[in-house]
Amino acid sequence: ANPPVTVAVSGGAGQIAYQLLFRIAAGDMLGPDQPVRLRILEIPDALPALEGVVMELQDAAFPLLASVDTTADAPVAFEGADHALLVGARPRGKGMERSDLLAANGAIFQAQGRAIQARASDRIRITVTGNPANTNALIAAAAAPDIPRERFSALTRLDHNRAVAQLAAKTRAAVGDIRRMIVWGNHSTTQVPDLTHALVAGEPATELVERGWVRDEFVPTVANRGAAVIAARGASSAASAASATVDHVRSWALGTPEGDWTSMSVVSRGDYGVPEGLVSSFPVTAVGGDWSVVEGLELDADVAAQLRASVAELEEERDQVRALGLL
Ligand code: NAX
Repeated sequence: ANPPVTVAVSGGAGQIAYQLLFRIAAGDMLGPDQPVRLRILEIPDALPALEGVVMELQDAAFPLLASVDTTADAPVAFEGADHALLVGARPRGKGMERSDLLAANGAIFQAQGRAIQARASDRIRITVTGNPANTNALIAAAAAPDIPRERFSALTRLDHNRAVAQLAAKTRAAVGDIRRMIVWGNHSTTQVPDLTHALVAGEPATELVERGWVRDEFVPTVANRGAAVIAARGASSAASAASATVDHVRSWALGTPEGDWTSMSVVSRGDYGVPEGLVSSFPVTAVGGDWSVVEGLELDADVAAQLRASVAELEEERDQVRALGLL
């Protein structure tokens, strides 16, 4: 059997982790032949609840689950970690300003970035799900300057999957028939779902749907889907966010399929006019744990304008955390 891979997950007593940990242990993330060691990080107050989750992980008797450890100490959690899934974050409390939220999360992601640099395996790959995900990834990367930039990522796969699902429903196609969807920019309402390069069973999506539908239905539905789930469920997306986190890491570690790509927020190298160093979503292909941005795509005028607005928001968030001394 393969030696176990160590996966550190923060926010282990939260609602996303309640799905995510079980999907990882079942082999959905790294494959059916890859044993995993889980290292779960929580704040001290949540450790008793986390013990209940650990009991359930035991009770599921997953053959691939080599070990489970819990801790409230980040350096312990990231010791030897091959993947760090940073899900835990400070939620926005009543009366909390956006700057308070950035500061609270900044402290968390700075400390975790330092701990990852000090302790993780040299194979470490970091995925930030906790919001504001792109800027939290930027902070963690800044706190870990010795780790290559391309090892830091943030989750926009949920937005990508939502876009795929909306296009499949509209064209009455199977989800598996949709290829080359893109979400650009920030994981926020300024995100840019882009179907102008997408194929539906090999046919260009732009020949199957009206421009008006894209502008008035597709883009706003995808960008506001998180709020719609909260309105319906009374709680934020959890199972779908966990599923997207699994998909993100699987695509990164095991590769994207031939002829397709995925959307992933990564540290920009300046592609498509996104300033170098910002953590922005791009279309990427991946092979054996390394990603590359899909090059040479022509940007539709609407998409280009929306991307500029999303980049402006990312720059504003970067400037705020820089003013807080986090970069
Ligand atoms: P929950 O509030 O259910 O769980 C978060 C958990 O993180 C809590 O148990 C908390 O104790 C823990 N935590 C807080 N600070 C921590 C720290 N310093 N170290 C370790 N653990 C810590 O939230 P949940 O619904 O699980 O969502 C988690 C995060 O994902 C939130 O920031 C949420 O906004 C974000 N999301 C991101 C999405 C994305 O697509 N990128 C979509 C879903 C979700 O909204």
